[in-house]
Amino acid sequence: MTKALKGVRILDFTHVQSGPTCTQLLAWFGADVIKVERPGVGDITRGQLQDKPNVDSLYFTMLNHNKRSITLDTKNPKGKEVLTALIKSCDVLVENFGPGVLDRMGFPWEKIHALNPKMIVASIKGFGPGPYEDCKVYENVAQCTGGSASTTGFRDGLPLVTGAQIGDSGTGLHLGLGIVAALYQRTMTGQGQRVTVAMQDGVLNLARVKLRDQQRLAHGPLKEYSQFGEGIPFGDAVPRAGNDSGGGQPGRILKCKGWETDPNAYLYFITQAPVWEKICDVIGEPGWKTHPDYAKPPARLTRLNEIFARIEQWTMTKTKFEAMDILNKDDIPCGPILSMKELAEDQSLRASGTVVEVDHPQRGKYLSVGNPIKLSDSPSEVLRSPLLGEHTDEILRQVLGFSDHQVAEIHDSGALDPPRKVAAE
Ligand code: CAO
Repeated sequence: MTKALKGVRILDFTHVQSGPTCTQLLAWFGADVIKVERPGVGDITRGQLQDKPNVDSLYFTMLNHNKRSITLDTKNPKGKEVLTALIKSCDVLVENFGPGVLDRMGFPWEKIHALNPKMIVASIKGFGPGPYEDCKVYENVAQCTGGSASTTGFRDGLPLVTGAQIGDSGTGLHLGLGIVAALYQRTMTGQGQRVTVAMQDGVLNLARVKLRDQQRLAHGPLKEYSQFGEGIPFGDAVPRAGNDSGGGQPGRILKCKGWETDPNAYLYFITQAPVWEKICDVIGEPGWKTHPDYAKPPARLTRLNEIFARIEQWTMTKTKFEAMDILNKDDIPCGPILSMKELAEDQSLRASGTVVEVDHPQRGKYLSVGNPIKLSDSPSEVLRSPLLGEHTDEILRQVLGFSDHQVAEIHDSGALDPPRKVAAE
């Protein structure tokens, strides 16, 4: 079976997390992704958070599947020649360098566009044009500046960052979509273009329901927030809402059997209006179906703490999985809080290819997250990440068509690291 992006060649200048998540997705869709790394150093994550000495970290391996690696010093004159040849041979250049790095390397957009008018240049930066455009940015900075942290956590506590990497991986996803849109437009115009996503913008996009609430606040209190039922006045900015549901259907995280010892023995429970009567029956409060204080959603809004406390009395008699089974039979929306351990062991995620086991010549077998986007005619196979410079010579010869003599000359120039020997697989 062919792949959706077969024939698309990506010049991958990404590092750390945001950019690599984007190019990994493109590789899973079949693009040939050539990752350019600094000789002897490589992507800094190869050596970060290492669980085994001198072995590429899980941080690196889990973000760089299905890619090829070439080491190249782009500040070396010969290295610049190789980079020029790569620009002419690739369809998309993806980078998430600090602001101005590509220009300082001697490859501003104008030059790249002149070398290869069809090339799409895709960039992630921390901020868009404005006062912070020259700032370097990491995940949590983006969460804080994009509206996520100010709206995450409990009202009387600190702003919180989330475990989901919405600043890095979220922005990578946005960039990937921009790249395929630009590739599609290119089929009609024949021209490349610039695609840029600022991490602040990506996070704000994911937090757009909170900007919705900011504007609703001008017209009265946010009645679905617990603080409304608690009689606590709202300020002039959207408050942190704990585990309140972000939508129009009130929800909370409730304790389940075993919560005293298991930090994840909890269930998210949503009191969706259409199934309210079934909820009343399940928790043993049939009288609430007709009682004027509980029967209709507006009446319930000021009593959410009492209602969820009653539902929790019921959920505490069940494990999160028992509760899920019972509630699902009645179409009551709910979900157990699943730990990473439970997700790693989940057989249905293994069967769907969302959690995959990958073999690596240095570290052996490890688990990773496969492609969460399933295309029926372009299945994704997860292949191990490349060793540093593993494909340097292969790319010089096969992609750029350099002769043995030319390859030797480039090696002599110091622009490359000798490719490491690949351990037997
Ligand atoms: N050969 C020679 N030099 C190379 C090279 C290569 N193959 N690859 C990179 N370099 C050089 C660059 O030219 C740059 O040099 P100058 O500063 O002298 O121009 C240098 O490496 C550093 O690049 P950088 O600024 O991108 O890297 P950093 O470690 O200082 O900063 C980060 C990292 C992530 C903060 C910054 O890249 C950034 O803000 N990126 C944009 C936002 C982003 O994606 N953040 C998310 C990162 S994931 O959490």
